[in-house]
Amino acid sequence: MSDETKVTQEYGGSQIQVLEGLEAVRKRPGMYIGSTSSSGLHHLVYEIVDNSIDEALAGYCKHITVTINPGNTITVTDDGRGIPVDIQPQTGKPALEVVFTVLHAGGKFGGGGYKVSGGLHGVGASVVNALSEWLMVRVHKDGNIHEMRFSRGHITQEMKVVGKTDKTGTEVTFKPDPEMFDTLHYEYEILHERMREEAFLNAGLSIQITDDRDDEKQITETMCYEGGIREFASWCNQNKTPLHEDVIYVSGSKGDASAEVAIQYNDGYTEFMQSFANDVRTPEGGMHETGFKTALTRVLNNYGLKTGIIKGDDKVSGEDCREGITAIISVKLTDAQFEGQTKAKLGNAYIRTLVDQIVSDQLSTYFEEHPQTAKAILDKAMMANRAREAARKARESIRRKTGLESGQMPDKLQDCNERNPELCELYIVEGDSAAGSAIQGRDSRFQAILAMWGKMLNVEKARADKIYGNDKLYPLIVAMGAGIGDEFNIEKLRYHKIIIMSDADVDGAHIRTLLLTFFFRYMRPMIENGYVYSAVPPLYKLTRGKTVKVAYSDPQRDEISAQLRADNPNAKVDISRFKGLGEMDAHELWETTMDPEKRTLRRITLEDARRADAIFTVLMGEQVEPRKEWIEKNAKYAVNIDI
Ligand code: TSJ
Repeated sequence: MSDETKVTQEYGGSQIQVLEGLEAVRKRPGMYIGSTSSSGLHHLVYEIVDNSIDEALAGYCKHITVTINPGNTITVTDDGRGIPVDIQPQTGKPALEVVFTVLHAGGKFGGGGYKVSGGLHGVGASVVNALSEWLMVRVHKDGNIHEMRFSRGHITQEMKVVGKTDKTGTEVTFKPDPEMFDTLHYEYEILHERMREEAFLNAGLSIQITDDRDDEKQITETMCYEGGIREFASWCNQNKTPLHEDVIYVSGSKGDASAEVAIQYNDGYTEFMQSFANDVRTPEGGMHETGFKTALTRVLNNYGLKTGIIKGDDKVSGEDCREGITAIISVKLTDAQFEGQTKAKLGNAYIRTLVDQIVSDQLSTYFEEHPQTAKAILDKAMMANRAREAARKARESIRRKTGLESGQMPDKLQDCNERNPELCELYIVEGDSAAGSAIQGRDSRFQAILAMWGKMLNVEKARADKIYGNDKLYPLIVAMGAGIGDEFNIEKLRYHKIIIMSDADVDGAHIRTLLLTFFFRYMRPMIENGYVYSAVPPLYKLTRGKTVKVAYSDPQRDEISAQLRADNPNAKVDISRFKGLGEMDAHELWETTMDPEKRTLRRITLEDARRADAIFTVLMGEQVEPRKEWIEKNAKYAVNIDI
């Protein structure tokens, strides 16, 4: 309280606004970086790197480095022009200071559209500064090294020259504030994956990432792709068999906006489309995806009719045209509108027109010039069309055989009494004994249990008609009641919470991967709507006399244990590890994992499911070598395949 009064007295008007701005970030960090969990922590790095990428897009920067230092601090450097250090006439302060202390409206989470430098990204340096225990910036420019330091957004060292240099560029090091984040631990793989994406999306830009922490494996990797998103598409297909060697690439621009698309089909049945706007993933699609899909369908049908491959009314649908496709769509625009609940959907309508035009013109030309590729793709789309028809027939025949059209539910389902899907929960439980406890322990008014066991069908090689006929998946499909694939109808879904309950071990991770892959491929809207969860069972049981507590993590175990000891220093505290769900009795399972008042559920994001799908492809796909590699690389960490 007294701190605030002091501030108002000591600083001039503009400085008060500055501090209020950064204070707002500290009050509601989630508004600016999405969350204060691990995802928000990693977001800080992206906010800083985005500035270097803007410098690269402006044509002045070729090389970016990202380093995780000991103590989980982060250093980002680039070889651009260096942030301007001259005094701004409006503020009377160095531009560098303004970059780090003035909250620029807009960005991905704040709404609005203010842009500072003509760059395409959120200018988040001040947000990162506000959320850092300390931050240091060094600018190499005009022969001097300029340095400035901050703590929680406040200046601790004014800008000063600390040495001479013959280079130009910017270097920022920061330590995320423990008061602001739930975790301070950086995951190398998460940063690596994102930086690789940035390298693919910005052809020719070199990004080096290094893990310099003592307690992690020291590693450094440099990523630079001259082929840009062409290489991205073939990289996505690395463990698959491509239908054509060349990656198809189209691009164009209009005014400030540009768009590019890379396409390579494989012999599988999954649609794998990744779209980006200003290098930000748009998992929910938007105008760029719509433009692409419409144009692709039109071009393929026109080509088919013109060449006589498609006869009469036998048109292929959009879904048919995308079976086995790997497509990367990347657009850049200065006024990106991110829409939808998670701001993951691009709303600018003119982008649809731009992408549609580029794809229509250039893909038609490509097909004229590469008739073999065109025919292979069209044949595949026509096969997809026939398979869809076969799937419909298979489903009907199975319905007749099993009499399930009458709304009869499978034996493996213990349904709940409630009929309103919004209130209903379906627990998918692996194994007999866990399912037994779940059935006994549940609240049968609104909790249904579906028992699953044994190996599921290898979804990787199966098409919709086989999926319907599979005895492991069929009960699941019927229990959910909403169909699969292009016939999936979320309105008919019988439960709005689908909870995967599996053990916290390798087998549990395996079954989770299988289910998520299946949902991702055949019931994706269910994930997009946030209906899929993973139950979080406890890891430890702590007993002191008659007091029993459970812990869901090692730190929590230690905390509870210390508490129990402190309450009664003389009594012995017994700690045992839960080996699996099957080991808990019905009451324990209810108390720890199923009671809505006490349980923890983790919502599965589209990103989680996409990752499961990628792991699954490697584990179950036809290519043996990547599978061996993956297992060798992950054998030690197998327990961490937690998705
Ligand atoms: F986020 C940040 F500000 F902390 C940051 C910015 C962090 C890092 C690692 C790099 C950068 C950054 C900013 N790299 N390059 C630039 N470039 C400029 O700010 C810049 C330089 C020159 C001119 C000019 O018009 O001369 C304009 C700008 C915006």
